[in-house]
Amino acid sequence: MDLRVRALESLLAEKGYVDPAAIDRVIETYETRVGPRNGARVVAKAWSDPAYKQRLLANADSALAELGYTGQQGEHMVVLESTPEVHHMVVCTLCSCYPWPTLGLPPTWYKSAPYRSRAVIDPRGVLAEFGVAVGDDVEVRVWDSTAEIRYLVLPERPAGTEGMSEDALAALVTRDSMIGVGKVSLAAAGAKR
Ligand SMILES: [Co+2]
Repeated sequence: MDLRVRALESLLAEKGYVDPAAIDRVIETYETRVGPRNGARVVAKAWSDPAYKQRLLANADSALAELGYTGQQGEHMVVLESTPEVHHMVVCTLCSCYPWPTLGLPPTWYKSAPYRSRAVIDPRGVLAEFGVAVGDDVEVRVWDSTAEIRYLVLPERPAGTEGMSEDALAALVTRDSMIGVGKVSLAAAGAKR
């Protein structure tokens, strides 16, 4: 695959169809500037700033633009707040629609046929496999992404994080928690360090 891509790239460059510098810029963007750290900053800000959270839930596009997270594959965003009563989980049953500006490129499992079908058929079973325990009294809502609308889950803020700075909070937020197949936990973050 690597060789094929390089052969294709040099052929296209030779014929003047693409500018190699432009390709480098795209790769650099997705390697260093786009990724789940962006979404984590959004979550941390929402946890820390109630007015921002309100704007984020009411109009995600403009609230995300405040932090500069706009662009391709993130034009029409909806942010879903998970609470002790409702747990939100995101899938794209058709393909792999995913909010690139806030989460980067989708993980392989997100694009896999088993996740795409089972997230809808048996969301609690899938959550259990991700190690997420959701009580019977908690409603699980599964959201199907499309080319038009993409979702970002605002996970529950874990107990014991009162008074933490936005940077410290952002470091706790995982990619999976923003897809809704993970929870943010102080203990898990501590164990990783
Ligand atoms: Co899709």
